[in-house]
Formats: sequence, structure tokens, C-alpha cells
Amino acid sequence: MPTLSTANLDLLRADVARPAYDRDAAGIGVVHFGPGAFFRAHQAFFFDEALAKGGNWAICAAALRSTDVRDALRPQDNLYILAELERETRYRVIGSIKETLAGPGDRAALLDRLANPDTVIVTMTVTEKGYCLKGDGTLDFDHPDIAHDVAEPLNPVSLIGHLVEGLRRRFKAGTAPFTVISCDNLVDNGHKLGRAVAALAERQDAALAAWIRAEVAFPRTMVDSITPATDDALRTRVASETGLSDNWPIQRERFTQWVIEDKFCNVRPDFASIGVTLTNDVSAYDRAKLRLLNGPHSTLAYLGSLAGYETVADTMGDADLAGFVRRLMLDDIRPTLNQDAGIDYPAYIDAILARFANPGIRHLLSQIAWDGSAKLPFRLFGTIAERLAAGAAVDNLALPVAAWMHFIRSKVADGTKLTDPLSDALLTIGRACTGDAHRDVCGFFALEQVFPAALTGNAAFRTALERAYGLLDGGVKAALRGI
Ligand code: CS2
Repeated sequence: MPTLSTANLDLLRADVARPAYDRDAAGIGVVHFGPGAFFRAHQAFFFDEALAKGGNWAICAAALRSTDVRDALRPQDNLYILAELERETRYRVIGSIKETLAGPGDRAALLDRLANPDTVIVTMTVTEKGYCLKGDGTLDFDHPDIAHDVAEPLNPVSLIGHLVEGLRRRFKAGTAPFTVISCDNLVDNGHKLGRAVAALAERQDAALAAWIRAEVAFPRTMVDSITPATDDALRTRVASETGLSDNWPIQRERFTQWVIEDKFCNVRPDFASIGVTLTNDVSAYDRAKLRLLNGPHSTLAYLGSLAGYETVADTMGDADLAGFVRRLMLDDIRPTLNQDAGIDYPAYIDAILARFANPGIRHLLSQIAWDGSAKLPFRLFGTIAERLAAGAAVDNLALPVAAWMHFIRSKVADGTKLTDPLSDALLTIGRACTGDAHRDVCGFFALEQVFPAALTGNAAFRTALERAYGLLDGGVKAALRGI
């Protein structure tokens, strides 16, 4: 089976879409940090659309550590196949990535790219933990990568450190700054990133920090498209259904959404013409998406795993679990959202539940269950705190948090890998669990970087959580009946 490459594009099945522009002529105007599946399913897709309308929107995709993506894509001229999975699948070759860099060996080339005046936009998908922020959203100077970058600013290892060094070189050279677009599931992502970058810059040069605060745009965004990890089943399917093998194809649902705060400090594509929403207020969008999609996703991941399911669609096939999640969205989460934002929440909720049930997608619960300690604060704790402040019951909202705790214990019990930045601490807590709800919950509450004092100090929340934790001892079904 021939492999995907520029030379082999003609061997593709006729209904596979190809890049609709002259790739060789397209200049690199974008640098992206974190070339994972979501980036290639989302931002790289949108820049591929932008390139078809003209302009230098090609991408240099950089990984700070792993060389896997670079080594998979370079042999195929950085091309890859995107599969849009619904009842009927569509395939498309994405050509927007023109350069891939990875690891310390490519750091000099990456910093040169950031300093290059042709680079006008920098995007990133490095997951919640990649920002090195504390629970209060400020930069964690005790984080080993940030401590390194304070000591060696010209030789950064963190995302924040690379942004500071790239901007420092532009500042010194009198080059206009690039716009920095965070594309991760963080509340107020761009603004938090902007403050973190300025805080690190302040440690080396007050004038640089002042310039960053005054001149560099860090728009807030909402990003959305369900993107399961690539597996061998997808590779086999792509090869047989497109005619070319691809080292690392990407799969996602057809739905994709990008909302960007209309704040730029350099040129940008005509985003509106390619389906991106530009707005002065992203808050209602990202709050609704994080709370109504990502919160329930984590809920399904932990309750579904404990109930023995493997995928989101499988779990949605369970009427008790699907019904619980729908009630959670309508009755417990919706009241915390901006009711004047012009968003039809019942319709948005039905659309999300239909996307969860999409039979064309095998989205593993185990993938969504990763990084619970970094995800739950953004996805559930804000909602819980506001319901508590409103004097509302939080029994339903406490159940997914209790399920996460039982999920940690299940990892201890079956010895399988726990993917989480705090895995050591969590497994230690899990090993110390006895099943006594009060005692076990106390153990987890010791994680101050995860559980804010507003929750651990709230008696109503503690009572609801301990009750949910105890109910889950009888299994998920019993807990759903008893909650
Ligand atoms: C998921 C997200 O893995 C996860 O945690 O909840 O990746 C989710 O699929 C996306 O945010 C959807 O836009």
C-alpha cells in the first residue's frame, strides 16, 4: 500500500478531498504548540480552509518533548488524512502543516520561527496542565519547568518560556508581536495565558513585561470538536477506504466550532469567511461548552467506566446513565449559565447529547478520564461552588466527583496506569482508602491544588459528596436510584 505524500496524491480515491491551494507557494504564518489529535482535527483544519482562500496561513507545528508526530508526518510531507465520522464518513487530506519541529534538538529552529516577522499567529493545545498554572489560575513559579525558565530564559523548556523568549526577540528587534491564541479547555484561557506570560517576563525585564501587557493580544477562545485518539483500526480503515496508508490519520465528528475574541495585534485570516465566530465576549460560549459538554463528558467517563462501559456512545445507550446526565445538564448546570446570552440551552443540550450518542464515533471513556485533577476544577467545581452559593442542593453534581474518587481506587485495585499530572499523590490516597466515606473524602481533600477551600470547607458539599461516595459502594445503578 503506497503511503500518503505529495507525489502520491493522485493515487487517492477520487472522493477524498485534497488541499485546494498551492502548498509550495503558501508561506508559514502560524506556529502551533502541541501537535496532538485535537489540533490536527480543529485548528489545522480551519487554517487549511483559510489557505484555500489565499494568504500565508501555513503552520509550523512544534512539540516541546515528543518527536512522535514529527517522525510520523515528515516522511509524508507533513500531510495527513482527516476522517469526519458520522453515519457516513468523509475523508480529506489536510495540507496546512508545512513544518514539524520537536524536542530540544529543534528548539533553536522553533525560537527562530517565533522571532520571524512572517509568524503572525501562535496557537497552542497543550492541555490544562501545559500552562503550569496554580489552582487560582496564576503562574506556578514552583513548577520545575517554570523554575528552569526563570534561571535560563534564553533556553526555555515550557510553553510560557518559549512565548516569552519569542516575544523578547521581537521586542528587541522592533518586530510587531504575534497574536497568541490559546485553544485549550480552560476558562478564560487567553487572559490567563497573557497574565502568565507577562508574569514570567517580569522576572527578567520589566520593560519587556510592560510591552507584552500593552501590545500583545491573547484572545479568549472556545474550541469544540469531539476527537477520539487515533488507533490502528482507523489506520487500517483509512488505508482501505482512501487508497493510501497514513502513519497518523485523525478522526473526529463532523461538528466543529471555534469562537475567538476579536482581539488581534497582527494580521489574521478572514476567520468569519471560514466559519469561525469572532466576538467581543467569549465568556458565555466557553462557560456553556465547558460546563455542558466537558463536565458531562467527565461525568460519563467516571460513572461509565465504573459501570463497565468502554465508550461514550455505549454509556449513552444506558437509559439510566443517559437520563442522569441529561437531568444534570438541565437542572443542575444550566441555572449557572448566563440566561441573557441568547443561547437556547435546551437545544444546545439536546445537540450535545446527540453528539455523545453518535454511533460513528468510538470515543473511549479512558481517554476522557485522563488528567481528572486538572480537568474537574474547570469542568465541575465552578458549577458546584455557584450552586452552593445559591443555596441549591448539589447531590447530583457531587456524584461525578465521588465517581472520580472511586475511579482512582479502581486503578489501585486493578493496577492499571493512571494518566494524571498528580498520579503519584492520587494513587497514594487511593491506596489509603478504606471505604469509610468521611475518612476517604478527607484523604482526597488534602489535595489543596485540586480542591479549593471554598469546597472543602463547605459542610453541604462535604455531606453530599460523602453520601454520593457511600452510594457508589453499591454500584452505579444503585447510586443513580439513591442520589
Ligand atoms: C474531552 C474533550 O477528552 C476530554 O476530556 O472532554 O476532549 C472533548 O471531547 C472536547 O473538548 C470536545 O470539544
